[in-house]
Amino acid sequence: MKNFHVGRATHWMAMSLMLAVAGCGGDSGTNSGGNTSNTGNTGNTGGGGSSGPEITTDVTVGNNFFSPEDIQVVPGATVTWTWSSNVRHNVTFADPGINNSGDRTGGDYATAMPMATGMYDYQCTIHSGMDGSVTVE
Ligand SMILES: [Cu+2]
Repeated sequence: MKNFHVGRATHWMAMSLMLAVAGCGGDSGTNSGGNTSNTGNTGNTGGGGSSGPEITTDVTVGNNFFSPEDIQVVPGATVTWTWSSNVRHNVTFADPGINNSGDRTGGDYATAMPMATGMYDYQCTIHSGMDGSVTVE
């Protein structure tokens, strides 16, 4: 009788341990997977952020593109566009209150942004699709 009781108790403990280990293992696996996925999402968010306006006052005028295309500056800041090649381009703002560069084939052009916050679109009127924006904030 004594041996029988001990055997039962040992069996129960073994069962409990196995269940506990199995349970812990399952939880750990789920948490690890979730954390890994979240890290990946953070990376994606970073990529999306880089497509927003870049905080700078310097823009390169390339062949049929402005780089960075969208920038953000403080009110009244002077923005400088620098031609990277001898191809003719211009910086023409939709807002008549901002001076335009006129056609240029090199050098750089600087002009002050308005004091009023907002997004100011501009383009090169020679090349369709060659456009950019300055966000004053
Ligand atoms: Cu152009």
